[in-house]
Amino acid sequence: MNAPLEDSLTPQIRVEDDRTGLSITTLRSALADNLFYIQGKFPGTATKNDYYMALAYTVRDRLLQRWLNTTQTYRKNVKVVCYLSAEFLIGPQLVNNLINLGIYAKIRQAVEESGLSLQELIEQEEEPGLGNGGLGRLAACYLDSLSTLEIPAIGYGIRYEFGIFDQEIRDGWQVEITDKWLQYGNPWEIARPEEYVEVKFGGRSEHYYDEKGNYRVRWIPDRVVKGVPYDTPILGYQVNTANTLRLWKAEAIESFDFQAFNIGDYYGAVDAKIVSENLTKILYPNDEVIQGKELRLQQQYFFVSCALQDMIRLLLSTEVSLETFHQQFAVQLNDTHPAIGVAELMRLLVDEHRIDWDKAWHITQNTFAFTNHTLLPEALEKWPIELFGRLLPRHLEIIYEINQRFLDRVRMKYPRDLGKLSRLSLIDESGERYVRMANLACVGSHAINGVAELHTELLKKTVLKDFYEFFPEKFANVTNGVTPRRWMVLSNPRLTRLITEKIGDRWITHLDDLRKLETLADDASFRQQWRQIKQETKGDLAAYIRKKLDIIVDPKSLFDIQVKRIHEYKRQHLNVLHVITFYNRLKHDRDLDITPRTFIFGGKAAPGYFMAKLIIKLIVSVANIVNNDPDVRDRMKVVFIPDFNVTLGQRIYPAADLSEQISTAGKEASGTGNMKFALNGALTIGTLDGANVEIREEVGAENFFLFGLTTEEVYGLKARGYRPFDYYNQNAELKAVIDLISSGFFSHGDVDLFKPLIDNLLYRDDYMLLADYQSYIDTQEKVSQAYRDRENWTRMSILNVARMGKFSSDRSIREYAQKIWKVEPVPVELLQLCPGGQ
Ligand code: OX2
Repeated sequence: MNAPLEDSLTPQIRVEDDRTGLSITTLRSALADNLFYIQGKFPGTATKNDYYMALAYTVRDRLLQRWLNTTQTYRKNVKVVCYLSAEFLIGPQLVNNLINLGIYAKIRQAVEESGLSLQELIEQEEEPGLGNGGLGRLAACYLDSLSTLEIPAIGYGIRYEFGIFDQEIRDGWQVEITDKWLQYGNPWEIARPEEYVEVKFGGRSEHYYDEKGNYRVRWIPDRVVKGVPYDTPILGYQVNTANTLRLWKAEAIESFDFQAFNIGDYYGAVDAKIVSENLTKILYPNDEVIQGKELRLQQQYFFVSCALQDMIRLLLSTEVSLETFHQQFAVQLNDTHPAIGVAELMRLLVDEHRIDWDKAWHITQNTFAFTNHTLLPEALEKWPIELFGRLLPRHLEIIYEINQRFLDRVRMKYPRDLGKLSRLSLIDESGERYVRMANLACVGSHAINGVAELHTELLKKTVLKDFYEFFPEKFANVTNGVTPRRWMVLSNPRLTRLITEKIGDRWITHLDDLRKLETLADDASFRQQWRQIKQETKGDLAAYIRKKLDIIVDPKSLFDIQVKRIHEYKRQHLNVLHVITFYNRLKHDRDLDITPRTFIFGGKAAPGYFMAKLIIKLIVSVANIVNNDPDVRDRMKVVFIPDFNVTLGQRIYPAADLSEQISTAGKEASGTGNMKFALNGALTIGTLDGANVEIREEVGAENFFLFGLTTEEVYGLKARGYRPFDYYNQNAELKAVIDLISSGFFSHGDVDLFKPLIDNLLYRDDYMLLADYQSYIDTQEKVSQAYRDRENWTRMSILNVARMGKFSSDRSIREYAQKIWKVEPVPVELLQLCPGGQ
């Protein structure tokens, strides 16, 4: 890949030493040094991975000055944003750091002059798969923007030893392979074992009077685990700011229990270590469905307690009073996963630091803010009281106390409204008793936000209605965004160069500048260049597909792509219904003048989600039939690209002509893939769901392929009694498609294989595929027609990109900073340069 941009964009450090200099000679010798001194290899025996590691250290050395100076700057009484998230899907680091440092071309030269290929080394990097999908990737985009905007920030999360599984497809089925991302070491992190904290679990609480006769509570745990921080620098684009992502690993307090060892219990001695370390072994691979496993609650409490203790320590090290905690830190809860932080901060302040309850509550409420990411009922976290009390006995008491005080206020406002009281309560008492984490987050935060306009409105009307009525002032919307550095500059260097040639490079940090492209939409030679780039990028993806899957696809066909987690509400199977409709039309009329298409899918299914796995099986089965049918050859292909992750996303989004955003209206909170596609010039076929609504508003209805029921229509149809079977019966083309699946045509005659899926559609269809089918098919036909007019399609593509400025994560972060966190940028000066510096 050629450098997306010219080098030397970052203000350079004034004093360089041999270790961090940027001349080609210095870079080459640094690479050789790191290979020898860190990897312990001669060039003759070094593997590609050794070279990758040596290169990564070479780059890391060049960002350490910025990182350490950033940390120094923040010790001086500035307000710091702490983003608490169980997931950070940061993706590969090497290229991102090269781009943000502005040294891509130099490094490439140095690497090539050393006889190596930069592209090959880049491909060595294992991406840290520390997230499931949109929620984790959003956290990563936000860290990038926080640094680029020079806002002091720390990301706090978990250093999972095994991230999201690698997906393989065998015989059409998803197979999960353990993700061993750490097996060859991680050059981007630095362990800080000296900054460990202790986290307690279990036991009981003890109520007592202290030496001054004050009533106090202490927690006598039955287990203590050590949290060790691992820090990764998150460098901003063209700035000195490098914020920290601090991920916690669980370890045993004593890595060896000598008492047990001495009495001959070797296994017992190692046991404690194993049990403790299990805590951060694995990421739960569910997106939007809670599993309610005890280990998950342990993970949540573990990292949140580590984070809050870390903040308190930071604060106390500056000799500032703990009572100013909320003025020093703005803590964002990324969904309810870290919501236990509300009770933990109260415990730390009241029990451990002896601040009185009311003051502690004031601090707590003013510290936390809560982002909700979903309306799906199965994603609302709640923990059985029994489990909760066994693991966190003191927190349960604190939650009861918070609840009692809160419900007293509710009673005052709504006397005798028992329904309200039971819905607002932090405890669900409708059957088995549960702690409701969303309620805890709402009560304990000063701000609550949804992630797209429609989503926030629906939150206010549905799942958080009672909270909205009680605390309307807490609610705000912050529409999601994505970072243009990774999702344009890094992943689409060709388009980056073209745009920068025409309008300069300011758009990279001020995405609204893309508007300047609007007038160029009427310039035929610009359109030609635009088309050419899309063509080349599609060629790259076609080559990848051929190499990995041995499927030949035509880069001239329309690339119709749906990549995201597999979920019934996202309706990959609606896309399949179109694929089969398209196929049937071709089969029935061999001379049909159809716009050739390549249907591309990708995404992981939660390992325990049978229906999602069956959808993958269906896609692959349909692909096998279609791709081998000579009647339709050259006019359609179907591809399921395995193991969709950040790295693959970087290849796929830029190569799309059409972006599939087809969730049932009212189900997708925002979506961020929709933004990545449109930013790279794909046109969207989509429902009025999540951020699609705002994307359509921005790019213009005439540049967006809208179909399907609105949220209100979905609710209305459900309320009237939805009968999917009627749609099947009354639509001959739909019936033919469903009957073809049922007949065993795609499953070697096995009529049972897809029965669960088909029966679900015919008799339940919770996500209303059949109701939206005709509208979807008609709109797909419009897409095909539109693609024939290549000039106009290109014009629409350019206009899409030109009008996507709103969806930069920089804009989202500015909104959080102003509306919620009340923080300002703090530029970092490189004052202390060492070693070898002044
Ligand atoms: C996802 C939402 O499904 C998606 O719509 C949104 O764009 C993303 O979060 C970032 O806000 N788990 N994943 C999500 O929500 C939950 C819960």
